[in-house]
Amino acid sequence: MSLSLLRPTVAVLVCASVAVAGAAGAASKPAPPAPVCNLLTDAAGDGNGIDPGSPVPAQSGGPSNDALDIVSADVASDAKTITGVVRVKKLAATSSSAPSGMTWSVYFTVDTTTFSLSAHSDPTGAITFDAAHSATGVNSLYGPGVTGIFDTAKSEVRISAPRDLFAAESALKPGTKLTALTANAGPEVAIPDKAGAFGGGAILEGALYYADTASGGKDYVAGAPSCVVPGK
Ligand SMILES: [Ca+2]
Repeated sequence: MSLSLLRPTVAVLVCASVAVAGAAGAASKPAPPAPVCNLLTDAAGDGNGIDPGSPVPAQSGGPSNDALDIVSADVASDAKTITGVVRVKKLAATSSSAPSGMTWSVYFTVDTTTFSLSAHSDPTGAITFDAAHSATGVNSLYGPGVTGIFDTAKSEVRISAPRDLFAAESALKPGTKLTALTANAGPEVAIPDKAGAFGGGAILEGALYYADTASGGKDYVAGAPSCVVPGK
C-alpha cells in the first residue's frame, strides 16, 4: 500500500473519531471505547504462496499450509509494551512443506518508519522472537527484551517488545498512530554469505517467499483498548 493511498483513509478516520467524541460528550456518562480487534483479516485457505518446486513461487503453489495461512492480525500497546499478533488457520512449529523453519510477522508504520515484530521457528520447532525496523531499506534487529507466546491452542503467535526498544526511531507513546498494518507468514529461507557458506543465522524473507500475506487493515492508535492484552 502506498502512502498516497493510505493518507485519505487516515483523514476519514480522524474526522469520524471527532464526530463520535462530540456525540459522546453530550451524554452524561460516556461509555468507554470498545476494544478494537481483528484490525486485519484475511481469507483462510490461501497459505500457498510457496511452491517448493519452483524458484519463483506462483500465487497458488500447491496445498495451503495451515500453519502459515493468516486469518487475522492485531497490534496493541500500553504504556510499557507493544504486542503484535498473527492468527493462522492451524498453528504448528514445524511443517513438512517448510523444512527450513517458518516466520510469522506483524508490520506497522509510524510516520515513515516500518517496524516488525516476528516469531521464527527453526527446523526443530524451536521458537525465537525479534523486532526490527526498516527505515532505510535494511532491517536492523532490535534486542534484547523481545518475548512472545507461540499459542498452538489458539493458533496465534503473540510477539511483545518493550516500548523503549523503539525509542531511537519512535516514541510509540499513547496516541501515536500505527498505520499500514501488515502480516506475513512464510518459510525461512537460509541464504549463503559472500563466501557461499551458510551460517551466522542469515535468513531471507520477502514477498517471493511468503506463503501468505495480508494488508489493508485498520490503523491502531497506541494505547487504545484492544482484545489483545499487551505483553500477554
Ligand atoms: Ca489466509
